[in-house]
Amino acid sequence: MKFNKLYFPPLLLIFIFSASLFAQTNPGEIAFVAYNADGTDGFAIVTFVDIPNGAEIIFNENEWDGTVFNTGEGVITWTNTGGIIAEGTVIVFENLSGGSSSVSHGSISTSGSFNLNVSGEALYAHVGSPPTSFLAAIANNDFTAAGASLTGTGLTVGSTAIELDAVDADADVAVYIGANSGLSAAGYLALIGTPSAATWDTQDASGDQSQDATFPDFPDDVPGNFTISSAAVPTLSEWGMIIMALLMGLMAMMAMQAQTAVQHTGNALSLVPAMISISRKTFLPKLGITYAVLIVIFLMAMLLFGYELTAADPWGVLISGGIIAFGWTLGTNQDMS
Ligand SMILES: [Ca+2]
Ligand SMILES: [Ca+2]
Ligand SMILES: [Ca+2]
Ligand SMILES: [Ca+2]
Repeated sequence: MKFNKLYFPPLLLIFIFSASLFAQTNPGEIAFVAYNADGTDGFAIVTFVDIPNGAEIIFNENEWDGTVFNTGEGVITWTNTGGIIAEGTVIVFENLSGGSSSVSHGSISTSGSFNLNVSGEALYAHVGSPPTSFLAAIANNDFTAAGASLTGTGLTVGSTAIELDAVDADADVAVYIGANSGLSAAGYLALIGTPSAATWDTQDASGDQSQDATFPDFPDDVPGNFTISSAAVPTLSEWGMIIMALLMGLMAMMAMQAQTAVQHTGNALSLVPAMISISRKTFLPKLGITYAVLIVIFLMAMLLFGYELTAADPWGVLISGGIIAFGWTLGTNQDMS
């Protein structure tokens, strides 16, 4: 039975890819980077993941009490109606209380009366109604002042939840002014979630400061798209794990063949001539097929799931493809059986 030996490494690769591609929806996958309760109201978010077409996020200004949302305020349902929205993209929601709401990507529908308050307001982003998962939250004071709670949301002040009272209790207009390049998602979440004079700028007075030509204005001063440092370490360690698993599979296969050689000839060294007899004629076609299969897997991952190639991927494919093809050739070598 050669099947297990031959197809285990490619199946392992497919499994690892599938596991990373079907990531769950989790806190911190988006973050609020602008809040405007003046004028016609709006806010902006940055996404730290690629958002697939059809994805839906709910923005809720009702108060979460730890179990349910109360009622009386507005709920916006946002749907990505275009292609994949790349990680780092800032999405701006405008005119939310003005009767002609709009959004820079996708489409929105509003239920209830959406009107962000200039004091004691909290805004939640969640998936599902009732929520199955919370993604982010912002309070223009703190959540207690908003009569709201983070209990049961999985959100944490200082990363996935923002309390603007650290710079301005009851801010009317607020924008994130910290770095938007050079950091990982976790690095940005820590900056965004910890408002200070270096990370958030606000205005707070009677009347409308959202378009008064004094920083910050909304949407004029919403930060641009973020550049998220590639998660080079996890990707590299992933490839390291894949290659290590393949090498271990190869060693196991060689040990099994050595055992077979001992059974047949009484001498494990008889394996050596058999291995030497692996010819280019049998190896190269298998190498070509292996690379073709790996490239198809990557193309499918990119086209179907929006996977983005990393710098480590070509090297990972090159090395693991060689190991797989060698193992395949070894496993089907006629001299071995
Ligand atoms: Ca308002
Ligand atoms: Ca509210
Ligand atoms: Ca104001
Ligand atoms: Ca302003």
